[in-house]
Amino acid sequence: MPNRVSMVDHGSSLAVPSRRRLIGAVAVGGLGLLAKPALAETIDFKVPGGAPTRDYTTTMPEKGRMIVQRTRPPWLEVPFEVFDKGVFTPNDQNFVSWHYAGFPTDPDVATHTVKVHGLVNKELSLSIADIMKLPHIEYAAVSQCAGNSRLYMAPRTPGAQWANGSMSNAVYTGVRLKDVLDLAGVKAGAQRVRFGGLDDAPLPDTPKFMKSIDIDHARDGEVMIAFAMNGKQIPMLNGFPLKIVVPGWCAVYWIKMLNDIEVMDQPDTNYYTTNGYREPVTPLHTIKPTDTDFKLTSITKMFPRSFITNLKNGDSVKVGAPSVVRGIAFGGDNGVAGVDLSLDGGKTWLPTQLGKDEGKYSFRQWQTNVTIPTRGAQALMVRCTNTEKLVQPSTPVWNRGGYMQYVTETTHVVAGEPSGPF
Ligand SMILES: Nc1nc2c(c(=O)[nH]1)N[C@H]1C(S)=C(S)[C@@H](COP(=O)(O)O)O[C@H]1N2
Ligand SMILES: [Mo]
Repeated sequence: MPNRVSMVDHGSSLAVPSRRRLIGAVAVGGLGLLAKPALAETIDFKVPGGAPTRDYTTTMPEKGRMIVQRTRPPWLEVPFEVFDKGVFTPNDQNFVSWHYAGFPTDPDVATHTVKVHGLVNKELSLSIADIMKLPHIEYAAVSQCAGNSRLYMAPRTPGAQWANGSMSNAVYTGVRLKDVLDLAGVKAGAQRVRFGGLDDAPLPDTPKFMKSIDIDHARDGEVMIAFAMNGKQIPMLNGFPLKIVVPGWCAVYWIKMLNDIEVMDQPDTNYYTTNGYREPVTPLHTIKPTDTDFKLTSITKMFPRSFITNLKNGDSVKVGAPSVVRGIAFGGDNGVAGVDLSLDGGKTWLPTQLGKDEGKYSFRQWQTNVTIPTRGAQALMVRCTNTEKLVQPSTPVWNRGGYMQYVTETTHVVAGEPSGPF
């Protein structure tokens, strides 16, 4: 099925983003909320080499219950059970990641502008209202930090120690970046389009966080300037009021609090392109920790992944009676063709039933019934194949940045007596 990029007319139901919604959350404690979360409970991810026990918080502005790794700038992870409840991640539980703490907690929508400059016929300074006058498009897309699952890299690598919850799925509504570029008129010779947001680097010598994509990619009609997430304005921590969505590519490109679009006549030599977010050009972008002789390239598209969401490590399942096993999958930069489950350590694979297709960039649910014949420890493995026939590998990805893990996941459960009245 083609990606469901559609024209939408929300009529009056989708208003111009307003700052009012933020007042309740931010006025209560302002930055104080960002600095000191309530430590409601803890979670132990049980990884070798120093298990991080993390706290949950319920006091981040506009956020529900999240796993907090860092408060300022925030790194908030989705509690994994959220992914079992539905294919879309609620806005108040969409993960959060920022490089620098210097972003406004209450951007002013009345005065917010997006500057379009560089190799264009006409420099623009667009208000939110100007942008919203363009035709609207809408599609579901997974945003995933390039470092999702870095916590499980063996050996561990530096960077945010995300478990599997620095990913989320939402329906985004916005305008085509192409239409905005056409308003400005891109001149011949354009190479890259670079995005910047309202956040500033903390020191004069610290590079500003920016990312860029090729001009053809920027004009593909899919890359979006989003003003809504799941039909509501984007939460402040997720980039209110405007966010670039590059569907199929890892979230590092999805610049939040967008206020700057630069059409470049040359390659991007910004720190975050030339030094940061790079992966080895090797099979599975994997090296051995001792390897030194390999090229690096910028991480870009995502790869297929799948997870069991209704069972976690250590759970018990029935023996000799059917159990439901279900979860989510995504294809990376294209759709989910199939999700298979193995009960024998990957020797044989059983197809599962796919849930509703919400578009090729979305999470897709899958489910199956399995009967575990023997008592004791069992390893359930789940593997996604995308529509370009790329399959999750059986060996883990490893590179120094801890980027783009997509190994076939294993959930260790224990099979015992059927529960209930028999
Ligand atoms: N302006 C801005 N945009 C940004 C970032 C940032 O630090 N500043 N971080 C990027 C990275 S690395 C990630 S993983 C995503 C996180 O988006 P989220 O917080 O909405 O989940 O935002 C991306 N966009
Ligand atoms: Mo990220």
